[in-house]
Amino acid sequence: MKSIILDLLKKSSDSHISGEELSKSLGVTRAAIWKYIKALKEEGYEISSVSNKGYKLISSPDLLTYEEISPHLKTNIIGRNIYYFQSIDSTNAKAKELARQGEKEGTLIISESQSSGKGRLGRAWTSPKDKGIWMSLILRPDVEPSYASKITLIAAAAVHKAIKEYCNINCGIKWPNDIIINNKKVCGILTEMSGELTKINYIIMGIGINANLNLEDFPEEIRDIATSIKLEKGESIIRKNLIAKIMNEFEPLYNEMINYSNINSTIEICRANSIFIGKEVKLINKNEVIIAKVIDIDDQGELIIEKEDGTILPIISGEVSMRGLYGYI
Ligand code: BTX
Repeated sequence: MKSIILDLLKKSSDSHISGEELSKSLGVTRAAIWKYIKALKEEGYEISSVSNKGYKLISSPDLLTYEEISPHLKTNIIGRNIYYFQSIDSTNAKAKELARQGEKEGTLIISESQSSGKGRLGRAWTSPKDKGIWMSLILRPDVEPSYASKITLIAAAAVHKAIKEYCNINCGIKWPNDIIINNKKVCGILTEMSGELTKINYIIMGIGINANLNLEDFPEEIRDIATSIKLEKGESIIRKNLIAKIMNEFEPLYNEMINYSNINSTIEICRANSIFIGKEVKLINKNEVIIAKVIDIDDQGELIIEKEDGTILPIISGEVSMRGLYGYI
């Protein structure tokens, strides 16, 4: 009922709707309408109430609910079902639980905070309340399991494009799963898969974006390596708009993989915005440390490196670091 009232208020944002009109069309008492309006105000909606005129929506808060995000979505499936939590252990863990129960493709799990946000290899992801974008998408692509690693690149390309265009800020892609601004991490992506040898059951694509965090929101030990959009831009962004933009950018790139078995558009974005291409990097691969120059990202999304002895190798996954980035000197 509350979301129907909100929808009606949004539709008539130029004029007041009377309590009587609302109560008649929804078949509830005026006192009930007043209670729902009060609840909406408590959630942060600014609603003017003028006697003899009724209610009018003045402004909406930056809530990450379906009601707030969906008006900005242009997708068919991605982000068309949203679970929104105030706090949770990890949106990836919740997404896995829901996927195991059969939740559909495109479902997005968002939380205002995470108590055990996860990075790769069991690392922790700092996720303070109300300021970031901590979300996970359930995907069920009908492709071979080897495609799972490409999903990380598709997400990186979508987030990069969204931050650049919506926030009007320059950023780079640190292959395969980070977005960087001024040599600091603003976003990390964690892709997890459940599948068999030849079939994917589901993929969970977790995205953490430091949207409106201030310096003191980061633990001291990561202040030199992490940044937020707000810190770089000098002003807060509207998170719901950025989430919708990411979904809108992700769906066509994802469909290209599903329908045409290639990720050409993703690779184009990753190549053009890679912070690695042409640079010397340090690679940790199965306990081996390699110093090499990055030459390219190939059509499969692999990082092509040239070792000091001239050998050229494709890298599918691994930890890559670069001089001057995150304190690696
Ligand atoms: P990663 O392993 O590449 O990066 C983790 C490392 O990044 C940490 O060890 C720490 O040094 C640093 N770090 C921790 N928190 C932050 C932060 N907020 N900003 C910048 N640097 C940080 C990257 O893993 C993948 C992270 C995915 C996070 C999302 S949030 C929604 C979803 N749910 C969940 O539990 N994880 C994903």
